[in-house]
Amino acid sequence: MSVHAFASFAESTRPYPVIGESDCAFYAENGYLTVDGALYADEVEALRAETTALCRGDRGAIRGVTPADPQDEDAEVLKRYLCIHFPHKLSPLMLDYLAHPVIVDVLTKVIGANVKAMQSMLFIKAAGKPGQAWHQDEIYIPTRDRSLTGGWIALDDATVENGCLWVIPGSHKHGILWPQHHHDDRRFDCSEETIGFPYRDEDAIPVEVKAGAVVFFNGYLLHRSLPNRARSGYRRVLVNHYMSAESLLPWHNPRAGERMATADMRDIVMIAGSDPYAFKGIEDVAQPHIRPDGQGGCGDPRQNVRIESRETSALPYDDDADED
Ligand SMILES: O=C(O)CCC(=O)C(=O)O
Repeated sequence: MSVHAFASFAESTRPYPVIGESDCAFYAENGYLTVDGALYADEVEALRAETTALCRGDRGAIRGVTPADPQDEDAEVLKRYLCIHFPHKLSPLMLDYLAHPVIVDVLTKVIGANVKAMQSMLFIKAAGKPGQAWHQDEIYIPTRDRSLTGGWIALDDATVENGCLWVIPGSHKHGILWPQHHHDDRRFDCSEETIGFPYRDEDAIPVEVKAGAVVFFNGYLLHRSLPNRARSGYRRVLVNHYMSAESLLPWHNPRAGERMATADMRDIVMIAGSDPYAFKGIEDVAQPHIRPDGQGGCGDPRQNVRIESRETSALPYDDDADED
């Protein structure tokens, strides 16, 4: 399979920032990298408008989203949802932004020539919404070569007040996936919290960025975000996840009769280079859904994975494990 035709950027002659060796060295050492001004203002604006359209239900069905009435104000609709998983499945624009030129530049330098995407998440995080407790993304999306990388596109200025990302620089270097537990901390949504790692909260730094920046982070990096404590507004972010195309992706339970060793989730989008497993074809497995925000409390672990019943029998994979 060749790289998807990303229409938004095919004809573009706009100059975009390009990273250099010192940026790659910073990423290797710290496990994250910020590229300021990666998106133009009109690109940010287009993604914001698309966020509203998705939340209104205008791009198609999203599990957990009730289509908005025409008279509902956009601002009210945006407050309803913390995060939508897999928006690229419904939004051609967000599909294209998997391969924004800055993202392709950085990932081909820090991952390798052949890069695939497997997940997108659209955080709206209106004032009052919770953050995500300490975690490492590879505990949810395992690669076989530790190549998982997040590309976190800021659609609003992200500040300490409105719940920016916090990272523990260098924490990826252990190469260890630390244990997790259920928590009942109302600052965070219902995803599990990573514990037992050799750092204190004081070792973390906030990654405050302007809208249009992209923050890249390693799948073993310890990171979290705190609640949006601003009086109003949102902290919108489109975060996509990527890995080397050479690695299998044993993300979901193997199919009946399949060995764990060969499990390979093929619901992917090639964003650079070529796919050595193209002969396997592509699947459409993951379905867009909202992420539980824990506003009813997280004491019941079932809230971590389901907000409403749905039919799973038609799905070859169990998609309980995609809440990173
Ligand atoms: O943006 C956030 O609040 C958290 C994002 C995150 O934890 C992730 O993308 O893994």
